Formats: sequence, C-alpha cells, structure tokens
Amino acid sequence: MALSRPVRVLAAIAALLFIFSILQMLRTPVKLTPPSFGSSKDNPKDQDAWRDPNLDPADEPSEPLRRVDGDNYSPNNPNSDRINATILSLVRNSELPQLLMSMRDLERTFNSKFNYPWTFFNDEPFTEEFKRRTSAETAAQVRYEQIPKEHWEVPSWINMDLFEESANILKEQDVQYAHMLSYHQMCRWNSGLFYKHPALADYRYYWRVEPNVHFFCDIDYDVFRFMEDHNKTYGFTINLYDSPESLPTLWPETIKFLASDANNKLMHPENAMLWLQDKERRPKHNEKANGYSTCHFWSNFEIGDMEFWRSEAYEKYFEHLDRAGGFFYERWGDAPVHSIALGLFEDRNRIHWFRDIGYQHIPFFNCPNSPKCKGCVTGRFTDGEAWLNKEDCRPNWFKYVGMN
Ligand SMILES: Nc1nc2c(ncn2[C@@H]2O[C@H](COP(=O)(O)OP(=O)(O)OP(=O)(O)O)[C@@H](O)[C@H]2O)c(=O)[nH]1
Ligand SMILES: [Mg+2]
Repeated sequence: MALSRPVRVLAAIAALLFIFSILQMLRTPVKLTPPSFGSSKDNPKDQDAWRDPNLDPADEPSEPLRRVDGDNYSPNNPNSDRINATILSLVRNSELPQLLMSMRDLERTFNSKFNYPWTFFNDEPFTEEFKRRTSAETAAQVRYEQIPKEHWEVPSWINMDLFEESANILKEQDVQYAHMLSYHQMCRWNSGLFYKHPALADYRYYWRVEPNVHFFCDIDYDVFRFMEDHNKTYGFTINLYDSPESLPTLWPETIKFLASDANNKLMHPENAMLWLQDKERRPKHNEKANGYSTCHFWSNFEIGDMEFWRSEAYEKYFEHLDRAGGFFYERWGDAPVHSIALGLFEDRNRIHWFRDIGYQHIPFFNCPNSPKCKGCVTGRFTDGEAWLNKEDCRPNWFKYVGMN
C-alpha cells in the first residue's frame, strides 16, 4: 500500500527520534569536570591541575555520630540529647521573606529532626509579624533578642570625619559597602561581640545562618554533638579570597599584636600560619594585603564553639583590632578576622570542612556528590560569571592543612 507523502515524512521523523533516544540511553553519563580557573598573569598557580573533592562521593564524617532515636530529639523532651547549642541569625525585619527561605531549608534538611533553638538578633526591636512568621516555621524554641546599644554603637575612639574620608578612598578602590556605616557595625559585631550577648551566656556552640541562603542535603546526625565528640572548634563550607583593598592594614596590625612576647605565646603550636601567609596562588593579593593571602572561611556559614571567641587569645586580639580602627577606616570583615584568629590561635586540626553540607550564599556553592543532596549541581562552585571560580581558595586550605 502506497503511503501519502506527509505520512512518509512523519514516519521518517518518528524513526529518527526513536534512534536518537536509543543513542541517548546508551551514551555514558556526562563526566563532571573540575571548575576551570582560567589563566591570568595575577594567578600563576591557577592553572595547576586541581580536582574539586566535591566531585568525589561525600559520606558523613566518621563515627561517633548521634542520630534521632525515638524521642531523643523531640522539641519538648526535657532530657533530650541536644547539647547547649543554638542556630543564630542577625537579621533585619525587612529581610523576613529571605530569612523564611533559609529557615525552611535548614528545618527541612536538619532541624526538624534535631530541634535546636533559633536565636534571632537585631539592632532594632523585631516586629510582631517577624516573630509570628518565623516561629511558625519551626517546632523548636525561638528567641528574639535586641543587641545592647553599647555592642552596636560606633566606639567612642572612632572619628566620623576620618570614617567619611576613608570611605571615599575605599570607594575609589571599588570596595563594596564602604559608606554603609551599618555594614561596618555588622562586621564588628559578628567579629567580636555576638558571643557576648547575654542571651548566649549559657550556650557554647552556634550555627550562623543568614537570610537568603540555601541548604541542599539531608543532615542525619547532630552536627553540634559532632563538634563536641570530635573536638572541633570551627566548621566551614566555603573558603574564599577577600578583596585586599578592604583590609590593607589587617595583617600589619596582626603582626604588631604578635610582636610582644606575651601575645606571641598565644599562638598555637599547630597553627595554620602557612595557610594565612600563602603567596603562591595569588601573589598580588598577598602583596596588596601586606602579607596575608586574604584566604578566609566564608562566615555567613559558621558552626563554631564560642569558647574560642571567649578565650584570652581572641579577646586580646579583637580588642587590639578594635582599637586600631580598621572596622571603620577600612572594611575589615568578620570572615578574615575570624579566619586569621583561627589560623593563629587554634590547632588547625580542630577546623572542619563540612563537605557533606550542601550550601549556597549567592553567588557561591558547596555542593557535595551525595544522594542526600537535591537542588544543586555537584562540584559547581558558582552560578555567577566564570571568573568567580578564581575566588575559591579551598585548594590552599587542603594544601596546607588537609581535610579534617
Ligand atoms: N539587624 C541588622 N542586621 C544586619 C544589618 N546589616 C547586616 N545585617 C545582617 O548581617 C548579615 C550579613 O549582612 P549582609 O548584608 O548579608 O552582608 P554580606 O553577606 O556581606 O553581603 P551580601 O553579599 O549582600 O549578602 C545578614 O544576616 C544581614 O541580615 C543591620 O544593620 N541590622
Ligand atoms: Mg549576606
């Protein structure tokens, strides 16, 4: 039987589609390639072959791990297995929608199982709407705390005319948020004041969360107990280079601090000085930052032990930096300040890369290769422009310290 021409064309298309789909099924899966760093005169080491460990299957950390068993983590259990830890967030009322997104993700992946309390901080009173809508997202206890004036206010020794002049210079050098006084206040509070809030007096561990971040992977063990049981002080997901223009005197001030014998003794024998001072991968950064690589733990994610921040070493160091004025005359961030302190005064083996926690704060990701993760692309470091891949300084951490 002769087929009409349109029917013959349709049959041919169907046959081609059939062959195409068979070929697709037989094809080997697409291989993920590590992020390419591109080449740049500024980054002679960027062309080094480096395989992102996120491409390798990511398991949970080693035992002991404490898990949900019956009602041992239920919200109202007075004898629960929870330890003295809280999830905390500094946030503005206006950021409520973005904060709810972060809360939903963290509740879904972790906290609906373990029910650790949430503590919210603000320099202003929280609105009733903020309280109502955030407490509706969790079965755990929720607390709303205002920051004492003396913790937030610009310190008396800061000269505001000099602040304005310095901000003009920073702006010329493209330093973001240079004129935004509240940004400087926030960085100072996150560096050296948050853990002094009376609401945290009885807490030891914290997990810092910001609005508009995402968590992608199920976490089926108590991360705070992990920190305690494995003797960890600090956990991070992302490691980045900072803008050297924002902190030209941070390292010189650090060296000044370490110059006295008493302060020099505060350094830990197993410190991460080599990591802090690396000048191989980004020599220009080290040069502009006067000896500091600028590599830091990205502190919008932190799981930490406040005993470290409350230690004599950190107290003295923060006091020194605060007096030096760089939180205002430059734009020292809490991330480099925390990172330098950890690199100097803590045993580097007590710093843990949470490779299994899938995380995003725009524009960077930590996306593990694990069936527990949904919604991010394994091994993708950024969804921004390609040059942002250069900002990843985990290779430095792994080179000098390894994966603890
Ligand atoms: N209450 C309050 N929270 C603040 C203030 N400034 C910043 N924050 C919070 O501090 C955290 C860090 O501020 P961000 O503006 O996100 O700073 P960032 O992460 O460096 O900048 P982005 O890349 O723009 O997110 C966020 O949790 C903010 O909600 C402030 O003036 N008041
Ligand atoms: Mg942010």
